[in-house]
Amino acid sequence: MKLSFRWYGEDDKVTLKNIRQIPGMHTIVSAVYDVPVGEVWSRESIAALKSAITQMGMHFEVVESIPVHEDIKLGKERRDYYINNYCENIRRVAEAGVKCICYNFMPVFDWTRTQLDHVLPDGSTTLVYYQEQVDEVNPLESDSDLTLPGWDASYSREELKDIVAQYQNMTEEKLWDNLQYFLERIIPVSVECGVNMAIHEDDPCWSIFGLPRIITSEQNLDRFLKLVDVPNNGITLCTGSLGCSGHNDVVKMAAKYAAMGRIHFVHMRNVAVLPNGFEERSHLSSCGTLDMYAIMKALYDNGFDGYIRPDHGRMIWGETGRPGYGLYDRALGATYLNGLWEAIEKGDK
Ligand code: DNO
Repeated sequence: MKLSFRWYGEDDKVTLKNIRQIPGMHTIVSAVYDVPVGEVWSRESIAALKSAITQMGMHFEVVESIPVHEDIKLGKERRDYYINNYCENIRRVAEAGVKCICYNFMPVFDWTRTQLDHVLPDGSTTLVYYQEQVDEVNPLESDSDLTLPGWDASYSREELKDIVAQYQNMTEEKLWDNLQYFLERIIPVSVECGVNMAIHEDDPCWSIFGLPRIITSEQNLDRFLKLVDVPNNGITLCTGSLGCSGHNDVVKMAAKYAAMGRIHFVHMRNVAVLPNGFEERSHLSSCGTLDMYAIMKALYDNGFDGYIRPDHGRMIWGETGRPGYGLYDRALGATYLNGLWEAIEKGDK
């Protein structure tokens, strides 16, 4: 496995100097943030990103994310324009040496939580999702002053209302069709460029606000992989996104998709599954519901050799910053993952 770490660029409070000191760090996971969703990334911005990373002795091999414009998910007329741009972005990051691109196909909202600073008994803070709080929010009511953390700040409330409304009559089947249309056009480009596409599961892995969500379960991942059945069309196995539903057997999925060679990127995160939602916890297995050892072992045993990054961390030791993406707890997570991997590898010899 290649250990990696997400970095939000020069504005990130966590610096590349910090990250390079985490033992075993190989790859920086990042993106170009200076253009609106759907537009082409400049070669200069890609090159600047790469040079900042390589100067610090690390690699720039994973992009997270090239976001998918809503017109593509909605199947609107302008989708071909945005798909062409998407293909151009694949080509450009591939030219810079990127090997893996993470993206998602969630309508409107990326990951959703109800609170970003829930205090755990040990005094650390974490991200949580409580269903009853989500049920109080109606994004179609623009006069409601309820918003959820993590919502895309680039939309005004009116725009958000409008975009959610456009999905009101969209079925899951239609979203599948639109995903297939997209994949049929981008995957051949990724094959040509030698890049692996790695779709991220929906987080949480169920429908919110009546919006269709399809990358949610083993059955649906099976269907996804068959849409364009080539190795480059793969997944980001996000343990927290899948594991927040008791219906998903993450260990089984890790083993199965690794054996198929379709896991290109792994987000390792532990969650405590609760009757009304979930709380993100530290990476250690005993701190949450997921068996992190068993997941790593399933990956190892099935020949996984892609990128892994510690996913969200809590805020500990008084750190403040981007929720889920501080330095300290993610660094602890990275070290834990290193330890698991070394023990599994040596135990196998
Ligand atoms: C959350 C992340 C997601 C992920 C996207 C991939 O912290 O895991 O935002 O980057 O869903 O497109």
